[in-house]
Amino acid sequence: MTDAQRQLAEKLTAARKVVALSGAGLSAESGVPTFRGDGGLWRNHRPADLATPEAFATDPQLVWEFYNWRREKVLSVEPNPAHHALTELERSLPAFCHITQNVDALAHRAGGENIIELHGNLMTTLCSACREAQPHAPVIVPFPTYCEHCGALVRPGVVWFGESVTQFEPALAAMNECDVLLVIGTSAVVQPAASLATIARRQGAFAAEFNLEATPLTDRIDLFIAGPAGRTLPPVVQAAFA
Ligand code: BJW
Ligand code: ZN
Repeated sequence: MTDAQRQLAEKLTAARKVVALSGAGLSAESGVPTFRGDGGLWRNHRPADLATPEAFATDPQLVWEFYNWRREKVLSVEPNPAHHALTELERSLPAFCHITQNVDALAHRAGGENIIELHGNLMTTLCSACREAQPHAPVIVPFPTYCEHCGALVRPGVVWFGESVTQFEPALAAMNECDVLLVIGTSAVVQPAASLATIARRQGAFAAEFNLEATPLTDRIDLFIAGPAGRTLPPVVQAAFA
């Protein structure tokens, strides 16, 4: 354990309300590709061609296939020690909220409960016109199907560029109330998720960041813990609640 890990463990032991804000780096050790950086999805695919409402309107089949590939990937992997450490943290604290940008539901599969999926969920679908959720639609089908209500094309239930994130108000409330914020595996370049961390810090929360490298947030947080979260987070949680 480093001094930074020990210091954070003490803060967690004393905390009442803790928030974790996560990104693709949390699932990287499970084998889910990140978006930016080496091997990132946006290295080989242009976001504008795949992750915008305009892309879906232009070529729904291409977008659907990209998401089917992502769904198959996620179904073939397991939560990693960082996901499990967050579940243990949730069970050890009076109040805990995990705000994730990830659409892979691995935190749920690790047993996490109070989770806000800011960018939606890969395994859900909604109507591209009336936005009704499609509870009966099978997700991994080769072609996008048609809405049960209005007949328009069904799309993946994720948040694309230019769209509003889901559950922003409860995420904001959690940031305004927490004593400790953990920022895990996000490049902190996509808004409004990135600005949520600043809100917690401004109201006096102690903020720690887990990442392989510095991000635009690093200068504005209290502790930076370098390394893969699956290795650096579990010992902190264990030390806090052993
Ligand atoms: C590890 C690790 C390990 C690796 N351990 N760490 C200009 C300025 C400001 C804002 C805008 C702008 N132009 C447009 C905007 C708004 C736009 C935006 O922010 N764009 C920026 C890119 C510039 N935002 C939006 O459009 C959002 N909506 C919105 O703002 O609504 C209001 C509005 C309406 C109309 C017009 C404008 C505004 C919606 C954003 C939706 C993002 N969607 C995606 C795709 C989701 C579906 C899908 O999965 O396909 O969400 S994009 C992608 O990025 C995905 C992610 O959730 C998101 C964030 O990425 P994340 O999680 O941070 O991953 P990476 O890969 O970037 O980083 C991984 C990190 O992990 C790295 O730091 C690694 O070092 C680290 N790491 N292994 C620890 N083992
Ligand atoms: Zn519809």
